[in-house]
Amino acid sequence: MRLHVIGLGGAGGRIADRLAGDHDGDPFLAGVHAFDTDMDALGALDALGEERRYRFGDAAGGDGLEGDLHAGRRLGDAHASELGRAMDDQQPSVAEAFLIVVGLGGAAGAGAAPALAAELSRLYDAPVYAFGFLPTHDETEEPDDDGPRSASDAAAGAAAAPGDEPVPSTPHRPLAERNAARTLDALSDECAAVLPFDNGAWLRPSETLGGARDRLNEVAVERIAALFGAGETPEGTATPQQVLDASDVARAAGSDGEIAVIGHATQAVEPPEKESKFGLGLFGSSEPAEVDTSAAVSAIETVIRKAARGKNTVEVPEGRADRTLLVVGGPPAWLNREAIAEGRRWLAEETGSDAILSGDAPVPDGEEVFAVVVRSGVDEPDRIREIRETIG
Ligand SMILES: Nc1nc2c(ncn2[C@@H]2O[C@H](COP(=O)(O)OP(=O)(O)OP(=O)(O)O)[C@@H](O)[C@H]2O)c(=O)[nH]1
Ligand SMILES: [Mg+2]
Repeated sequence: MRLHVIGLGGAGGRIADRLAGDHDGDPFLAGVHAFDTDMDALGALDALGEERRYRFGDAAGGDGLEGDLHAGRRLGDAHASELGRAMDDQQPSVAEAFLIVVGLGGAAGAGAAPALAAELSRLYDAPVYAFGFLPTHDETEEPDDDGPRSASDAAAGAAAAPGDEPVPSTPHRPLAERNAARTLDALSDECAAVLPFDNGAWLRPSETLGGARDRLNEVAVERIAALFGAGETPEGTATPQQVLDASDVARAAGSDGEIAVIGHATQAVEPPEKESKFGLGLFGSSEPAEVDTSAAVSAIETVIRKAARGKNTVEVPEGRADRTLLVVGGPPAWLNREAIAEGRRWLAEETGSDAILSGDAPVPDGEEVFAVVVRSGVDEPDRIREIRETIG
């Protein structure tokens, strides 16, 4: 679907930047912007052109807001329409959905996100989704006296060879959990759905957010692209029965600001054209070679199970969901209909969902099959309950 991404604040800006770096030119990425009060944070972005970055909120004097969510809300309310206008150069009116990306524990991004979501909903018919990073426990803890958030940060810093990028330290954000709780509430009022990403659950033992953020951001971008990029096939592609479209995602995600969770898995397959069992070109045929049925069935089955049971953006209690969306993609010859139908039945059992929506995502020259499983209407994830409890 045509998606317009708006990264707000430090985390949001880095995701917008990475999306631009990895997916500029992909048909799904209709627009991408980064907005922050912090000039240095915007200046540190790399792939996103100047014209797609925008500093707002003169009152912040070009700095971040250091976790002052009230200040962030005030600036968001005051500047939402200005931010809406700053998107106009990339034709937001053609977007089929908006995705606001934000670190929920911060201030500039988390503060502005609800007001921008309200403004976009007022201006356009397309659903507004929020993708938000949940803070880690570490961030709210009192720092040691010497700065780095853990021994491994210090070690990584010390081990860095001259010329290597230093490991960014993890800023101390005592209010991160409370900010996140308030922002989750506000976003769920203003957005069609909220897609949280549990930073802490994705850290390896001994890793810190500062040290691991690039890896986490890669995972986040990969999932955003897998879900919203699915089904955007190049012109002229032979399309199987049911290519995923924006309304499938909208139906699955719902419109009441519920939490939705993204599972994703890939599996490498051999492109059929290159590896015919019968010897390439032996019969002088230009027809694409067939894929062995049992290989296709097994690849589809595996990838669906991994997407459903593997690590989610947030852990869902028992994996239960009211609605589930299944997207299966890859080279068309590998998208075995029976295997996908069987996968749907399995997923209905697995999630207890009444509604399983599904769509194909043909990738003509792809070298992997993939599955995306979106659960919506889930029981409250533990980490989100913990965060909500910080504000009672
Ligand atoms: N995954 C990931 N999470 C991040 C990253 N940067 C920050 N976070 C998370 O997002 C939260 C908010 O951080 P920022 O996005 O830097 O905050 P901000 O919106 O710039 O707000 P202020 O700097 O306080 O004005 C932090 O508490 C972290 O949990 C990042 O690059 N990747
Ligand atoms: Mg900041």
